[in-house]
This record gives sequence, structure tokens and C-alpha cells, in this order.
Amino acid sequence: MFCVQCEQTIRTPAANGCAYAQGMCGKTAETSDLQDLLIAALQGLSAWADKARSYDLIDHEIDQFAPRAFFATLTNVNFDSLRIVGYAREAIAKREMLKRLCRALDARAQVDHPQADLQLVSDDLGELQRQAAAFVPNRDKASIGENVLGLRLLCLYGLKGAAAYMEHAHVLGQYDNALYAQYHKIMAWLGSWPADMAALLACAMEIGQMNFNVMRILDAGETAAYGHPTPTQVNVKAVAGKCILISGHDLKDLHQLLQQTAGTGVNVYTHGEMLPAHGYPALRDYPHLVGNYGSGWQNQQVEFARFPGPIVMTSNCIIDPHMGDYAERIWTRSIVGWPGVNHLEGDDFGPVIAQAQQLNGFPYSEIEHLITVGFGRQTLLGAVDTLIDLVSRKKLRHVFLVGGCDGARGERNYFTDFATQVPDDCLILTLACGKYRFNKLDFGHIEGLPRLVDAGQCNDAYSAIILAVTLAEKLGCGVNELPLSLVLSWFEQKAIVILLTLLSLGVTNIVTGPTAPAFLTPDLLAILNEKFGLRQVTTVEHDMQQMLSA
Ligand code: SF4
Ligand code: SF3
Repeated sequence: MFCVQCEQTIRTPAANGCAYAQGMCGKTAETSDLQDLLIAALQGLSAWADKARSYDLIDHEIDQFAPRAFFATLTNVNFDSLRIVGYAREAIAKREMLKRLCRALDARAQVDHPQADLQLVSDDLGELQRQAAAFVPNRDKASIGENVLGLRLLCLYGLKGAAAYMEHAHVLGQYDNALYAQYHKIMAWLGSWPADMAALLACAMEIGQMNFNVMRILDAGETAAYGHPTPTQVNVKAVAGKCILISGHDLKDLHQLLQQTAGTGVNVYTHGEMLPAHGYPALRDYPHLVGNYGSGWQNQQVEFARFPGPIVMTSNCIIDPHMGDYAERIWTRSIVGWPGVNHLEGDDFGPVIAQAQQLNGFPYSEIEHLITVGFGRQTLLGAVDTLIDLVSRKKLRHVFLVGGCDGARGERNYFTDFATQVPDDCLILTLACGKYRFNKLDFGHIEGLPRLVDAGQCNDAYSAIILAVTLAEKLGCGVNELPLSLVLSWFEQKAIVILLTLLSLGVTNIVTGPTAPAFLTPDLLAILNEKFGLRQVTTVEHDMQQMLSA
């Protein structure tokens, strides 16, 4: 096993990455190796999907499957070896179908790619794991060196984050054949084990640009389906009654659950990245969407154990439910999986609702605690003139975007400390699950404008980018000249691709933490620092002072 894709990876003098029987996340060596095999199968599929396009053969079923299956290998998504092998088999079957279609048009159609003809050697997981050894990402590290390996992984993990957003967009009916074509080309190229540093760096930027367009169609999908988010107060305390908790990023699942629980007496709570759902008009209209429960994903074993109803995981981040005595109450959806846990296929949430009816629910209501969410793209753009006016009257000095993923490391208190030390004449713009480090604190207002502005999920980085670009246009300056600083916490591959998106758009001087990705060597960090001013967090005082004086 070798996996180094997330922030909590094992870092010891002996090993840089999770390389033994089990990763820090609980992923076994078996599942990790089989995920490498799946990725290889998907690269062979993409090589043929790319070839097929030269014959004008575009298969939507294959296009949507490829990033979806890749998403299953993202951190804290799918720990079920059998389902991972199932995706690999499906990838190979789809590839063979494409091959046949191409050869029906051109009998000599061929693809020169190492994974173009990959077959699984057996049904036995042990034998498949041995086969997967040929695809472990660091297998040729000794010959290519750590810098090339690091850049390859930057691209692979970035593309994985983009694949996840492609799947989120597709669920909402949004896709773009040009984006699928770009995805297949990059995925296939990465499967050919490229070793040219300049080409890999250019690829990382291309992935970032591609992801900007993916986030654009995802934003279009969410707002077309559920309206534009507007500021909304959300209760973060329990309400008496039967209940279901829903986590992850999939608003469509939440919508279906709300429709099917209407009139049943079962209340629905959002968890984690589902919190921004309360801002969407078509979702908050359901009175039984009563609030948000819990905090960042890393606390779920304690918080889910206390929740007196079923829990639905629609996407990342799931962790071992058997540790918290709620394995019988957790339901996975779509690409999410944990062995021995209920997996709900299709659109019928009946079994979850029936379980909620049988469980106790909350016996009494706690005293309300309201927080505000819902500063979506349209609301942010509507505030542009107010922001410019406040800046010109010296009432607003600086905007800090403090967002990204949450995680378990103690160093992540940095983000709480940073937010609480932001001066009173500055705004905090936040997004993604890292906000749980400070989103229940009272930051007050500047002339009626909340000092803490919650823009939404991680993919709503798109809204923040559009806000920054619009502000810069109105002020006649570049984005990097705005009184705006970005302090990003990262954990998994969605955060990696958002970082690549920001870099590809030319955003400089971003500060990230709590630690640098373990796959980026000191040389690579130096390159990113030199090209983009990207640097790691130091102390809150030092970073804040540097940002305010820039
Ligand atoms: Fe380790 Fe993270 Fe990979 Fe899990 S996802 S095995 S914690 S690097
Ligand atoms: Fe969180 Fe897993 Fe990344 Fe969408 S839910 S941001 S960590």
C-alpha cells in the first residue's frame, strides 16, 4: 500500500505516506491497492474514450461513469473492497465496448497506452491485490525521483477532486462533453507515467482551469434546481421529535429526503457540508428541515453515536462507523461505502424513514442557537457596491477568506485563532467544512453587514472567485491587488483541485495549512512559492500582520 493523498497521511522518518497495513483514515492495504487497480482500469478506459472521440464516438454513460468511479477513491469515500473491484470490472467492460465500437468503424483502431488492455487476473481479492502492485503510485520513484512523483500526484489528486465535482454536477443534470473530453485526455496521460516536470506543472494548471468550469456548471445545477441561496438563519440545536441526519455534498439527495419525509413527523437535520443547503429557497421551504447538527466530519464518531436517528452519508467524509456504535443507523449513498453498512440505491428513502420512526428521536428541544448561512453568488454580487463603499469610507480594511476542509490535527486550532483575531474592521469570508472551527461564534457586523460571511460548500469557492473578479473589475485593479487574503485549510483532494484552480487563475500569496501536502517535496514547495507566492501558515500573529501590510 502507498497512499499519500490527504493531510492526515502518516509522516514518519521511515515513511512519507500511509504504507503499511492500514492508512490513518482506516483504509486497509487491500482497499488501497484495489483502488490503485481501479485507477489503472479507469486510465485504460479514458485512453479508449479519448480515442473514440477521434471517430466522433461519445458515450454519455461511459463519460459520467468514469469520474464517478474515480470519486470512489477520494479520501473518506469508499472503504469497501468488493465495490471497488466492481467499479474496476465495469470500467474494463465499458472500455471493451468502446474498443468494439471503434473497431467497427476502423478495424485497425488501436491505443498505445499501458492500461489499454488491462484485465483483472482473478476474482480473488488477494490475487487482485498482488496484481495491483504494478500500479502503486510510487512504484518507479527510484528512477523518476521524488519531485516528478510529487507533481504526478499533484495532478492525479487534483483531477480526482475535479472528478468528484463532475459527479456532483452530473447528479444535477449538468455536464459538458468538452469537459469529459478534457478529463479523459488528462486521465489517460497520467496513466502513461509521465516524467517531464514542465509538462506535469502545465497539466496541474490545466486541471485547475478545467475545475473552474466544472464548478461553474455545478453552481448552475444547484441554483437552477433550488434557487439562489440567500442569507438564512439555521438552528444548530436539537428540536424534539423523530429525526434523520444527512451529510455530504449532494443537495439532490437532501431534496428527495425532504419530499419523502414531508408529513411523516420526521425532522431532517443537515450535517457537515450539507449545512449550506439551508440557504437555498427550494430546500429551506420544507418546515421539517429543522436545523444543523454536529460539526466537522472528524467528530462524527462521537456526534453520530449521540444522534437518535438514522444518518445518511451522500459523499465524503465517512469514517469507521463501527467505532461509534451507530453502524446499523448509517446509510451510504452513491459512491460512498463501508463494509457491512446499509447502502441505499435508487431514489426511495423509505427504509431510512422507517428506521427513523422506530428510533427515539430527540426527547425535548434545546434552547435555539441560530447561525447565518446562504451568502451565495448572487447575494455576494449584490453586496459588491456596499463592500466598495465601506472600503472607500475606511470602514472595511480587509477581507480574509478563511476556508477549506476540517480535520483532526490539533494544529487546526490555527484557523479558529485566526478567525477570532481578525480585526473588527475586517470581514471573514468562509466556505467548506473548515468553517466549523469558528462558525458558531458571534463576529458581529460592520454597518449591518455580518463580519462572518458563509459562502457555502467547498465548490462554492466558485462564488468567492466570481466575487473577487467582480470587485477587481469594478475597482479597475487585479484580484491580487484587492484587500483580500486567502487562508486555506486543506484535507483532501477537493481542496487540492480548488487550490489548483486558484493558482491557474493567477491568484497569488495564498497561505495554506495546517501542514504542506506530504507529496510535495521541498523543491516543489519552493517552485510553488516562487511562481505563486504560495506558502504555509506560520503563526496567526505573523501571518495576519503580513497580510494586512501587503
Ligand atoms: Fe492515508 Fe489519507 Fe490515503 Fe487514508 S486517504 S490512506 S489517511 S493518505
Ligand atoms: Fe469537508 Fe470532507 Fe473537504 Fe467539501 S467534507 S470540504 S473535508
